Amino acid sequence: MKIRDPHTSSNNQTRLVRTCCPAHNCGGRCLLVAHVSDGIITRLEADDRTYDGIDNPRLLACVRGHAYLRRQYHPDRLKYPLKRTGERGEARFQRISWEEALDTVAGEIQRVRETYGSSALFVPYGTGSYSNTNGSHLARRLFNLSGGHLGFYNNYSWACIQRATPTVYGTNITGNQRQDWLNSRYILMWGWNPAEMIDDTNSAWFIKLAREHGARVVAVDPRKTNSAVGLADEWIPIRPGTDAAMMSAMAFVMLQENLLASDFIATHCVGFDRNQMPPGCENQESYQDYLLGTLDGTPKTPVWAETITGVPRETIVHIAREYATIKPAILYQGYGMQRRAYGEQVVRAGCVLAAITGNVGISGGWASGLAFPPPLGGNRGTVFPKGENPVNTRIPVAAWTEAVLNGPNLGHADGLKGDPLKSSIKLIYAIATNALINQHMNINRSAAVLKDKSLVEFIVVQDQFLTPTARFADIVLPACTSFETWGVQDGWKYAETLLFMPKLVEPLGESRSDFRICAGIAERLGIGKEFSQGMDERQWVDWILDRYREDRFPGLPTVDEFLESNAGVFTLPIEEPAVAFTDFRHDPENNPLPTPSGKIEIFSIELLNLNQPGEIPPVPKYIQEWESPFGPEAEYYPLQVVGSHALQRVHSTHDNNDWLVEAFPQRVFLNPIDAEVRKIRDGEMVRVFNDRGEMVLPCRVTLRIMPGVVNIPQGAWWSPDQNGIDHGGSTNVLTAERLTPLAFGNAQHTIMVQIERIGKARR
Ligand SMILES: Nc1nc2c(c(=O)[nH]1)N[C@H]1C(S)=C(S)[C@@H](COP(=O)(O)OP(=O)(O)OC[C@H]3O[C@@H](n4cnc5c(=O)[nH]c(N)nc54)[C@H](O)[C@@H]3O)O[C@H]1N2
Ligand SMILES: Nc1nc2c(c(=O)[nH]1)N[C@H]1C(S)=C(S)[C@@H](COP(=O)(O)OP(=O)(O)OC[C@H]3O[C@@H](n4cnc5c(=O)[nH]c(N)nc54)[C@H](O)[C@@H]3O)O[C@H]1N2
Ligand code: SF4
Ligand SMILES: [Mo]
Repeated sequence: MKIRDPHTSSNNQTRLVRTCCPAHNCGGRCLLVAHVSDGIITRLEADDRTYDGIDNPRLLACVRGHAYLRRQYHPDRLKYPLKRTGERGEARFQRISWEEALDTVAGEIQRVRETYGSSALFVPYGTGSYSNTNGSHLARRLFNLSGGHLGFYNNYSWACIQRATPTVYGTNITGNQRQDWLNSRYILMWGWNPAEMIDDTNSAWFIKLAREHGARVVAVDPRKTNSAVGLADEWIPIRPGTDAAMMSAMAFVMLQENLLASDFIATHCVGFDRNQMPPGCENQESYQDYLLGTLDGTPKTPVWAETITGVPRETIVHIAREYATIKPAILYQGYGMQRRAYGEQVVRAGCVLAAITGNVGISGGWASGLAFPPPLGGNRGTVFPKGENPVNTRIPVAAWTEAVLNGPNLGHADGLKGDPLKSSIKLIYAIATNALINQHMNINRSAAVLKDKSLVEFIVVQDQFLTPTARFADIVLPACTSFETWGVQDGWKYAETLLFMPKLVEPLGESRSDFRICAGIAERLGIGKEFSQGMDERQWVDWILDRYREDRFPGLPTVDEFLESNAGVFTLPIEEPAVAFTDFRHDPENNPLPTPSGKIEIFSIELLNLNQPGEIPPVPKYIQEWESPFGPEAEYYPLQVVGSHALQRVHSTHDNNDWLVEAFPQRVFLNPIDAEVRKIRDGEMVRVFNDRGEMVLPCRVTLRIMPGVVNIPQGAWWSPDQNGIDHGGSTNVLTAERLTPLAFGNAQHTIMVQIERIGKARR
């Protein structure tokens, strides 16, 4: 690759340093060129390398990377440790010294551990940084080494898809490396919006290339997304939460019209029909029984699915025919449609469609499901060692409020794993997270839980800004940004790159790296040496580069070598893209899948044995959501909300970045039909509410969303007034804490609301 003189700019005063856009959970990993002058970053530019081929494409920044400078030097950056002076949530704080802050935190950790036991300590989900030396894994190491803490499993992103994919395939490594998309002839972007919801840097670009190579691309989404507009040949609006019905009807059409890959089904699958049920299950309902309505009396015809999904029957038929006959084909499942009630079903239904059309294990095809890339599964998290947690109890991550309210009574039916809890959560160390308030369900409920000091006795929040979560802290610890320390980060999902982050400038004010803060607490807990191993951030980065080099990146440079070359990134070029399940496809008997039967499980004995056929059927089914346009709730709350992942934010990160807010103001998007009956005009202020909460925000009336559905992009900061009405547009004032039945996942996109005009025109 051609590299412009890396070290200096024209005036020779400014260093130009290649680095990575700070490692938030943004969906990508991109190269930035930082201009550094007099200890200040003066400019950030995108990847300046010359494009060299699809095996090693450039890592071009999105709008958030381009606007990062504003976040870096935002006037609201936290610069000093703070102590609460008002009530929790009021955000009244006073500045204190690091000595006092760290002594207090260490003292509280010790007190709570002695009083309630280690499982009363909790480090919640927090995805603010994956730059190995910054982020919540630092606190996990601190707690693991000092006696343990309550663990969790799952994440807010992928709970259902990660649990349900292996029920079909026995693994989550079900994808192909992305270069292989160019071999596909038909791509269904199902609830997948890579042009806005970055699903690793360059995914949208690979789809664009695939289309240029002749693939037909179809988007199935209630919203006419940028992907539907810019990447697709056809947009199919579908009522949220009903995709499994459309998928079932597609399978019905294929069955009726003899379009199934029958040989592949016979040799590689179990449970499609009565002739291939697993032993002992011969009399159970097969997938074909479900499609034909043999037991429930309802054939899953396109007419049946039309009334549920809102997709015209002819469209269902034509998409079924296309997907079954244009080979090879990809059905890429986005994650938004599984962050819902019964999100497990849509995942299994999509995997089954891939299987019964024979698209598994072939180049240009796609097995669906979580689709981590082979051979190793892509990014497997940070390699900074977290240590072993001596506490063996784990809760579903989104059940933390229940563990605060009712820890000792949680059981396996609530998703608890390991020993029962002796105590509820009494101390929370919230680092690199806004998931105590903003990103967790039902904000008004969480706020009430956190306000009550008899429940959680001590809350420490470690962040760069006074976020809605930080407003509830007893102590706030100011973390520096990834530009202000040494770091290294893995790719987001497809993980062909490793990006090096040299320290560019000193931390702002008195802020410190997460590593240094946690090391300071470790010292006070008497485990300073164990925690740091006598190394600083830069030495840790060298140690981490060694691990990556041994594990996945042979030839990876050292810190000194990265500094010398100013390369910023190390890539494993992909010339022969790997395809999942090729061995199994070729010879299923000798290469069985890690499922109980060794085959693709359209019918799952594991799920049968859970004995909850209504909510966890052994074959994938459409199940009406617990809040839906077909339920009694629709009388009061007739509109479905989706809270999409918006281009301008990383969840709640960047919501205070005025450069981005100006370009992408927070609004509720609704269809003219829904606006008209409510006499709402474009740009007016509206009230959005349900039993759980209420917000006031401007609206955007647009044809780019289907009638009956509104979008409130998730992540805006909760900003309640005295009456508790949110003026920030934070989707989670409307969401419910009920978890999905199998995965115990967050169903944050299953929401019904009403909208009313307030009338004040905004512009
Ligand atoms: N710009 C940006 N990119 C991001 C992130 C971000 O915050 N901002 N976050 C990253 C992270 S951590 C994650 S986990 C991923 C999340 O990625 P996703 O969960 O896939 O993102 P969403 O935008 O929630 O959902 C994708 C699409 O699904 C649609 N959708 C919602 N419900 C349904 C449904 O029931 N059926 C169908 N067919 N479509 C539905 C939405 O309209 C949306 O266009 O994004 C990553 N990328
Ligand atoms: N309604 C609804 N809710 C959702 C979702 C949805 O689709 N709908 N999506 C869910 C998903 S997929 C996810 S992944 C979660 C994300 O939820 P979170 O993990 O809470 O992500 P963020 O909101 O980005 O908050 C990260 C915080 O880390 C801080 N931070 C950034 N860098 C650093 C650092 O280096 N050190 C420290 N200490 N702090 C740092 C940021 O300032 C920010 O406050 O949200 C979930 N919530
Ligand atoms: S995709 Fe992520 S890493 Fe890339 S520029 Fe955007 S925010 Fe930064
Ligand atoms: Mo996520």
